[in-house]
Amino acid sequence: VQSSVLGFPRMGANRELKKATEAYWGGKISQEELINTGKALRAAHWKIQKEAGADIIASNDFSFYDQVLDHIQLFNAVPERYRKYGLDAIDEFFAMGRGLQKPAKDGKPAVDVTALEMVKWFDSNYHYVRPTLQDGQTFTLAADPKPVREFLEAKAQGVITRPVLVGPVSFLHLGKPDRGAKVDPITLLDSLLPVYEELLTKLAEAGAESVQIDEPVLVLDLPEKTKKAFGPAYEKLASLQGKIPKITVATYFGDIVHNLDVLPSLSKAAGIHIDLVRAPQQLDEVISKLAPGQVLSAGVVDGRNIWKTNFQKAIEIVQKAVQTLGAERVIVSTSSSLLHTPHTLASEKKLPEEVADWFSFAVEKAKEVSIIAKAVTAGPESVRAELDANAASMNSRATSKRTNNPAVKERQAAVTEEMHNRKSAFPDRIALQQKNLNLPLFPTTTIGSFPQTKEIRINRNKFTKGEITAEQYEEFINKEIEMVVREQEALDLDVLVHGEPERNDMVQYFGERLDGYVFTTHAWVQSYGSRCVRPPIIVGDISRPAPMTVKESKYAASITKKPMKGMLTGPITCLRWSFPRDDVHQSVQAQQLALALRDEVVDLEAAGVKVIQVDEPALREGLPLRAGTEREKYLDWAVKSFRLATTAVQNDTQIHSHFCYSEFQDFFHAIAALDADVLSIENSKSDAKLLKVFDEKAYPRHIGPGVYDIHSPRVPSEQEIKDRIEEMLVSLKPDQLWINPDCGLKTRQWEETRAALKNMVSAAKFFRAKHAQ
Ligand code: THG
Ligand code: ZN
Repeated sequence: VQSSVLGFPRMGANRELKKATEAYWGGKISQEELINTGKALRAAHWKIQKEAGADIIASNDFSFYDQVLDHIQLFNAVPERYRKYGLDAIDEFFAMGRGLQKPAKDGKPAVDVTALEMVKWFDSNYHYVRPTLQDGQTFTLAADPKPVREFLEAKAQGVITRPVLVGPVSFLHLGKPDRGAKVDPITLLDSLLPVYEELLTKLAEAGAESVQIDEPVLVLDLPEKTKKAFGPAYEKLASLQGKIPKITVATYFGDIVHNLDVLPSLSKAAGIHIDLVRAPQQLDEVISKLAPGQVLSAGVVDGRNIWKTNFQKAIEIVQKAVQTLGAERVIVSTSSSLLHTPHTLASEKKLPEEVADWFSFAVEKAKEVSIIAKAVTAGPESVRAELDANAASMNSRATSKRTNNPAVKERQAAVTEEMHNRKSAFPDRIALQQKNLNLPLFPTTTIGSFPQTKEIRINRNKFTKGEITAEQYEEFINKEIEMVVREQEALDLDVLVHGEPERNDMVQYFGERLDGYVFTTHAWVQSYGSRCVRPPIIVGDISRPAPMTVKESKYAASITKKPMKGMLTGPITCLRWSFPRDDVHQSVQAQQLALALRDEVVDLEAAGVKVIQVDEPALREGLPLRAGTEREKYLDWAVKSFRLATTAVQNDTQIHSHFCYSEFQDFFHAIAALDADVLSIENSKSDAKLLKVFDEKAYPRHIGPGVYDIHSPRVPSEQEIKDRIEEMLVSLKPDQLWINPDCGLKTRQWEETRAALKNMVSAAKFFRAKHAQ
């Protein structure tokens, strides 16, 4: 039995890649320095995996931004609006990833181009760059293809790697027609396949014996035409057997049982990889459908979470596969790429010792696959010490006081149905809220955060390092809050916020303040491009030892006569952007978070904060990938947790919620069921279709579709905003419409923020006057 790793995180132990790319963008290091940083990271990561004992190690898992974006360039599928500038390959690459604005210089024309669309990678917190395809799109192989280059680079270091490619069907299925184009991406398969042929031939010539071709779309519900595409795609590649490396088709993040009729098309592939962490139940069925001699790559080490693998359970699964297939036909693997896990546990010096023993990050997981493989191949005695230590660790976690808090369980047992309901229905509530808040028609507000300036980051760092005292830090934060309040008063906004200067991240901040969580110092995970998040870890039953946000919100409310909005992150978003427990169902963890937040909401209300926003941007990404009963079950407990968190308040307290990443069409009923008094939603594409849903379903409550896009530094004109509002009034009633930006303002600069909000308030006042008569 061999062991394999499907991909390794690329940021580096100290986020070297983030630092280098950002330095390159800022003109602080040269292209050569950036490229050398990439090279050094790849070399280090191959070495780590080799020393860990992994038999099969990936190459081409590295990227300077995103692996799907790499393929857009590899296939010369770069839209003309980027290509026309004749940029260096790496600059063209970054231009697609993040847009580029550059004045004319040295005879070169000015560049002004926005980024390609970025979308969530399945149900993870990683974002990929979406292939954008044209009518009559052609594909050719880029010169000096990256997968070949990186294979040879590893070979020169003495590591024979298995290059990883995004498969042709997944590449097309995950793509979309460019603006104005009508092409159905999957129809481009015939023109794309010759490029794979050429690339695979070159890889074989370079010495690659096998390749990993990722077809994760096999875990989704696929349209018939996409399923059918696997036939021609893989039969074509099979006809090249002998001239190209052996192919392992990799799937992850779900089961492929509903798509098993595709397997015969893959019968010439040397191996099939399945995710047995997420979907262990698929093992028997997939085994029974394998072609003679085909290898099963068993993903038993979790690529999406940080828990140590339970060796005993993993070994049982692998042995079961070996019994039917034989040892030569089974590979022990990570469930997915380790991209979604932090680099190494060795960097964490501040974790409680007991807890650190429960975790395994990427470096440690590379060791795990090799130990499991050895246990199966050479027998448990060959790795006795490792197995014993693992069993002890499993036992310690299962019995720890940290994991089990009886008080939390008691409280959960006492949750009743009524605890999920507001005291009265919306019409009664809104009347009382209006009496209290006295807001004008078209009330204006913001989503919560204001620019996170360099000064804020510096002071937070100083405080974390103990260079300033808690009193000094609090004084600094209060000054920031006061400044933000005065700015909003000057802009004449109606419902103010405190600006969140004290928060590092909307989830990490709460994780650091709740019992049952631990947090790390180095455990960064790539979110998109150079941006990373440091998800806190849920290790046990969650409870709130003390108020988390009351001090700042109360202070902010005390220095203004205008209504102040308190800001919280909802239970589902806290859960999804943390590393959750894998020993209790996520609905249980969501309910615990909800109870903690319920107390916070009540405390805010008691402190005089009568408008409270509970954000749930991750509600939609938690939706199971496939349609069906699982989705409704999820939505049921997700909605309940939001309601449990928000419904303990009096009728005259106004509950807001915020959603990014729209597409409400398919889960509108859940949004409506939240029973939030006011919703603010991202609507940056000014999507009339989105708003129509609210009209058609006669959405009864208040709603603020974003009137401008905060993801760009561009300042929208007053007229543009008026036009947007006019469009909204086609679907929404004047007395239910709020005026706000798209999302939080933390990534923006003050200058553009002020200018944009000024135009926004003027536009709101225009409609207020117009509708007053
Ligand atoms: N928090 C968390 N997850 C998220 C978001 C978030 N997932 C979706 C979306 N928002 C992703 N967007 C971002 C935006 C900015 C950053 C990360 C993810 C970011 N990170 C800093 C960086 O990499 O420089 C972190 C630096 C720091 O905290 O010191 O800016 O908002 N959990
Ligand atoms: Zn948002």
